[in-house]
Formats: sequence, C-alpha cells, structure tokens
Amino acid sequence: MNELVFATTNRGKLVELEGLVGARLSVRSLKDFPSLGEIAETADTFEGNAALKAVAVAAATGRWALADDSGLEVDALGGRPGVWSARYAPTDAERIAKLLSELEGVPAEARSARFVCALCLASPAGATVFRRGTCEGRIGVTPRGEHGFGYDPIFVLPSGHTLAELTHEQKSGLSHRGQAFRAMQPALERLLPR
Ligand code: ITT
Repeated sequence: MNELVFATTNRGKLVELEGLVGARLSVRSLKDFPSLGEIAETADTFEGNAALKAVAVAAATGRWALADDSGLEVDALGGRPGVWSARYAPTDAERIAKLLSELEGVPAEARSARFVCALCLASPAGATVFRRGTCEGRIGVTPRGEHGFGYDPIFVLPSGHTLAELTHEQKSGLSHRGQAFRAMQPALERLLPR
C-alpha cells in the first residue's frame, strides 16, 4: 500500500486529515520521523507555506507528503490573522481572547470571516499539486462547543452553530479542510494508485 506522510505538527489537523483519508492509504505523520526539524513558514501566502512544508517533508522522507496551511481571515481586521493565525498568540485560548478583544464593539453584521485551507501534495522529486477550500462564517461574541480545535469555538456558521459544536464528521462535511481534501482526492488516487 502507498504511504503518505502528513506534514503537520498540529494534532487537530492530523485527526481531521486521518478521518478524511480513511483506509485507502497508509498514513504516517511527522511523529514517525522525529529527526525532521521545524520547517520555517516564511511565505506570505497559504499555498506558499503549504509548499514549503510538503516539499521539505517529501524530500527528507523519500515519500509523498501532504501539507496543510490554513488560517482565519477576519474582514473587520483587513484579513488578519490570515497566514499568521498560528502565531497570533501563544495558545488557542490566548488566540481566541485576543481576537475577541480586537473585535469588541464590532456589530454582528460586520464580524464576517472565513477559514482558508491550502493543501499541497508533494512528490519526493519535488512535483506539487495544490487545492484550496474555504468556509464562510462570522466571529461570535463568546466561545461555544467542545469539539474541533483552534478558533472553532468562536467561528459561527450560517446555521448559528459554532464549528466546535459540530461532530468531527459534520465539521469535515463543510469545513475548509474537508473541501480542500475532497478537491485533492482525484489527484491522490491518480498519483498514489493502490
Ligand atoms: P503545522 O504548520 O505543523 O501544520 P500549525 O498549527 O502551525 O501546524 P498553520 O501554520 O497552518 O498550522 O496555522 C493554522 C492555524 O489556523 C492553526 O494553528 C489554528 O489556530 C487555525 N486553524 C486552521 N484550521 C482551523 C480549524 O479547522 N479550526 C480552527 N482553527 C483552525
């Protein structure tokens, strides 16, 4: 069976990507390659950072690698934190608190936001395939829900639920990551035949 390495250190992403792949591929993660050092995310686009991660991990492991670069674009903040979403503050709780404080007093209709996910699939020789998914919503006023990770408790969908109030399957059905992954699926099947 073909092996695919998920080039992420984010446990929440890994759980979601593993759920999406199912039993089709043998999935490894960076935990299986502890000697790989940290990859600097120096690009200013989601696709650029996804490529940096996927190409480095594919070259170092000699296997196909899939990387996710994702983040939250808040319209009232001119698209911030965007590609800086992981570096906006040190922990999930602090990132949420900082975002809510930046948006204090901003009315519901001006709190529109979207999650963006760029996936890059890279071959050991450095060939790349990109797919992008987005999920529209708005930033709530108080965190709600126990599922998911990151900014999920304050990301409110058109249904009124936060992403953290959905089950794992429900989130993947409509999320930026689920959409990007489903768009990548034909390339995965073509390039990594069983
Ligand atoms: P890797 O680079 O190792 O994959 P990371 O956490 O540093 O892990 P990113 O640079 O892509 O990943 O940062 C994305 C951040 O955006 C992530 O840490 C979350 O804070 C946020 N994020 C992305 N997808 C999310 C989701 O589905 N739900 C909630 N927050 C999300």
